[in-house]
Amino acid sequence: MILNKSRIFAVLLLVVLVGCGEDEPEKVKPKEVDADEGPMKRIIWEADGASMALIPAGSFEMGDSKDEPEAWMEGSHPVHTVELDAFYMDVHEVTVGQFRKFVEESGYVYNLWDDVAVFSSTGKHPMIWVTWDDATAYAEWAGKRLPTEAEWEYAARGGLSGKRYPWGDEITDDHANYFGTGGKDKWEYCAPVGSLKPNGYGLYDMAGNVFELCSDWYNEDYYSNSPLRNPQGPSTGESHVLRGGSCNFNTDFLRAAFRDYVGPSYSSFYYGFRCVSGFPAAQVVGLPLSLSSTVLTALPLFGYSVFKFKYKDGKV
Ligand SMILES: [Ca+2]
Ligand SMILES: [Ca+2]
Repeated sequence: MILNKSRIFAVLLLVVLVGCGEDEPEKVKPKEVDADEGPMKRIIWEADGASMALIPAGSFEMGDSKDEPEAWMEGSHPVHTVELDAFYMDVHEVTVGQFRKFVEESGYVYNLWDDVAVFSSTGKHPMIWVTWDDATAYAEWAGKRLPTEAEWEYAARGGLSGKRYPWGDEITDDHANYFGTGGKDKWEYCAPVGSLKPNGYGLYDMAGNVFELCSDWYNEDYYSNSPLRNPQGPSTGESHVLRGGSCNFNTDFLRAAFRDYVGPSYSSFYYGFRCVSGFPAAQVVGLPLSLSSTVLTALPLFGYSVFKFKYKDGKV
């Protein structure tokens, strides 16, 4: 194994050296690399510094398997099987600090900072008062995208099956930031991201704090004709999907299956977003930029897991 790692280390060195050049990233030989240890489960995304968790490919039962009685759960039926490719998801809701960096670096026009500060008072709080277009612009700047609704629910369930919330069937003030305060929930409005416990995939605030925008158009009947694999939502619509509940809603709206929606030009204090990236990830922090367009699977140096690169345009 030591010999094997040495060989891979040599390959990695070659890759780094090649990556420093202008035009020779093709010389990278991913096949030389030991991939036995699997992909890295956590990465840091270079553009916005976000920690992202690998959500494994798989299938799940999407929708309200509890048959909750309320009329506003009707859009969560019928329960249907969905298969998804693997993807990376932001561990946290996008923060005020990250969105401010986006605005400063891109020149994107945004002028609701005073409103943001009322409910999200620090750079560590979730970004709010964003339209779907604002959120999408951020995602594009970062080289990521908004999650589909199916990806969001799959990730929120944290590997559990048929549970009401990301950690199980019950919820208390110690689990999430929702309406009012009590237990570990000290916040009337937004909490700094990651203030409470993560779910099984290491994702924070998938229930509560702020609702999160998805890429899909919303249609109450969509589950009746959703495709099996990687559903993208209706081709058009009037509103986009919101998921997860928020600091001003009670626990019924924090259910993993609950679907809410909002018009594309609307913004408010109770919703924000997080981003996803396809797998393998397009970039990893701390390496020469030229490598971000290079396919590379490298060995775990100094005990780190395997990590992978991919052309930004999706070529392998
Ligand atoms: Ca609260
Ligand atoms: Ca949330």
